[in-house]
Amino acid sequence: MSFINFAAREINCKIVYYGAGLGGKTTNLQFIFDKTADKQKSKMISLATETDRTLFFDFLPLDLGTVRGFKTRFHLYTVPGQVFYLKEHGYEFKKIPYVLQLNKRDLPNALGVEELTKELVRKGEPVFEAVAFQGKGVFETLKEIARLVLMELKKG
Ligand SMILES: Nc1nc2c(ncn2[C@@H]2O[C@H](COP(=O)(O)OP(=O)(O)OP(=O)(O)O)[C@@H](O)[C@H]2O)c(=O)[nH]1
Ligand SMILES: [Mg+2]
Repeated sequence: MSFINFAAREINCKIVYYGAGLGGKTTNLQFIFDKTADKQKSKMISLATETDRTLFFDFLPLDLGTVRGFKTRFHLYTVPGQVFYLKEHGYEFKKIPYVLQLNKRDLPNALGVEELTKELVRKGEPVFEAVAFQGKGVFETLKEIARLVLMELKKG
């Protein structure tokens, strides 16, 4: 989802990591935060329980520089795995840019990619395999969703 502020010549895009509890959403953001240059990022805000489950959200703003004269900023959020009602917030997967990340590919008992893809893909969206705590697949996932969001912006 994007907001364009013409007066301030700013574009703000919101990217939400959404999925099963303990799936690695916060780990994705943490890795992005750790690997991003200081001048591109502000503080990462995490509201977590004592056991590190995300309580409300994580939030990481990233500056991407300028796109056609507009300062472009991505706001990365995770929501807790228990929030399964994005539709009630007015978003439909069919209508928004969306990519699928299959995380924890290092686990010996992980379900096969083919099986997961068959079960989870909704509209032919790009699928990325990841091992988030090693950073594998993390930037690949982010780059693709950022690309799709910017393409959507161009269309609008
Ligand atoms: N083996 C393995 N563990 C991972 C991987 N990515 C994350 N983890 C671990 O899984 C646990 C849960 O990760 P989080 O990033 O907190 O998961 P989350 O999706 O934010 O969970 P909630 O906030 O509760 O919804 C942590 O102990 C991570 O270190 C991975 O690729 N492989
Ligand atoms: Mg979390």
